[in-house]
This record gives sequence, C-alpha cells and structure tokens, in this order.
Amino acid sequence: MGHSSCHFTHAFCRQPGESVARGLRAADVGDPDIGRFRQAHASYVAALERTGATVVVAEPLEAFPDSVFVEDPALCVAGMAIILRPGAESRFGEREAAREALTPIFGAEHVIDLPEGGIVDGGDIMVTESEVLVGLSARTDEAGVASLRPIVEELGLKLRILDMPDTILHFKTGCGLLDEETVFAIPQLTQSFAGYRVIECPVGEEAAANLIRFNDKVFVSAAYSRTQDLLTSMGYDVSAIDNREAEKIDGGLSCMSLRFSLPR
Ligand code: CIR
Repeated sequence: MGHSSCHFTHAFCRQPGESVARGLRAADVGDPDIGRFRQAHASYVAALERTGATVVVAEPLEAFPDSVFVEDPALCVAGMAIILRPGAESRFGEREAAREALTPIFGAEHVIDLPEGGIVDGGDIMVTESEVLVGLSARTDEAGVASLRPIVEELGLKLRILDMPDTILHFKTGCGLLDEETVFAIPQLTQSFAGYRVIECPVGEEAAANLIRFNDKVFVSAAYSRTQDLLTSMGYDVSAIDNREAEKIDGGLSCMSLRFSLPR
C-alpha cells in the first residue's frame, strides 16, 4: 500500500463517553462538558468527511475516559495498523479496543502488535513522507521506540528520534505537519526538525500547534486566530474546529483521529 503523509482515504474516530469528564490532565481547568464535547466531536467528524474521506466512528468506551483520543493506542501507516503500548496506566487497556476496531478495517493480516518491553503513545509520533519522527516523553520510552523501529523500517520508512522539551505531554502537542516538507511548531521545537521547512507557532497560541493536515485542508483549533491568519496568508486552506472541551484534558486535534489510506 502506498503511503502519503497528507492525503488519506479514511479516518477512524471514537465518540467521547460520559467518562470523558474524568480524562487525564496536567492542570485542572474544569471538567469537559459531555454535551459540548459530543457536539464538537460530531463537527470534527463531519469536517474530515467533507474532504472526501470515509470516517469510521466507534462507540464510546466508558471504561476508558481518554478513549476519544484514538491516536494514542495505534499507529496507522502504509496500510498497516500497529497496536501500540500506551504509556498512561489508565489507558493501557485501550489497545484491545483499538485492535478490535481496526481489525475489520485493515484485515487481520495487516494488524500487528508492538512487542512487549516499552511504551509508545501515538501522540509522540509524526509521520511524514519518508520518516516516522518520534519524541521521547513520559508516555514513550527508548525501549518502546526500539521495538517500533524494525516495524517501521520494514514498511520502508526511516525512524528518527527528535529532541522535545519536557514541558509538553506529547511530541505532537507542540507540532503538526502542514505539507510534505513543512512543519508547524512551537518555538521550543523549531530547532528539532532538520531537513524540514519550519513555520513557528505564534507565541501565546501554543495550543494551536497540534493542527492536522487532512487532504486539502489544514484544521486548526478555532480559538487561535493569529495561527489561522498566518497559515491562510501563506496559502494554506485553513478550516477552524472548536476544540475547547478536548483542550481541557490536554487533547489536540490530531489526537481524535487515526488518518490512513486503504485501497479503494
Ligand atoms: C491523556 O492525557 O492521555 C489525554 N487526556 C490527552 C491525550 C492527547 N492525545 C494526544 O496528544 N495524542
């Protein structure tokens, strides 16, 4: 299966459950409201669909408050679904649900388990045209990356560990891919991306850095107008999505989908 870092035929999402109010967070700014979260999530799914993609939406998992963030327990790349080993204890069980949901989509022969031994969260992984870029965080360790490396190389991609500050939850909390050669990143991460063009996220809008390029659109959290204006002025087709509820529990736009291509 061919690989593209910006163009996708499919996405996988999971609806938030009532338990999302208990989602993990570094700083408490109040619980997310399930009604508003559901509404924002439905708009997110609709926005992905409007680009022409098929979006598979799974039922909520009440036992896992953070399970709306489907990006973390799996990595979908080059026609394969790799079931990861999430680094937060309360989230480790999400891997079973990810396997169950992704197996009918990819076919059992295209679903592989990251071998035991370390931890890896999908939020620490950025997939570009030729590379899998990984940040080491409290959720992703060297042992986990050592298990991931041969899988990724077998798929024809390079794996590179990039420096990241310990002030952010996940690597992609601070960055997002804009196109095949361009990354958008918070000031502390701009030096990490040797080989890429880097656009610096406006100071004060750091939470906008976790944007997603999905087909012809760049989706940015609606609260950050300077980022939207900057990227629009650079020629990107920017679309705003309300991310206020997810942001209360450290969720960005990338966390709420797995983005991939399947043969038509
Ligand atoms: C967590 O701490 O795991 C969730 N509250 C937020 C996960 C965000 N996911 C991501 O950045 N990929």
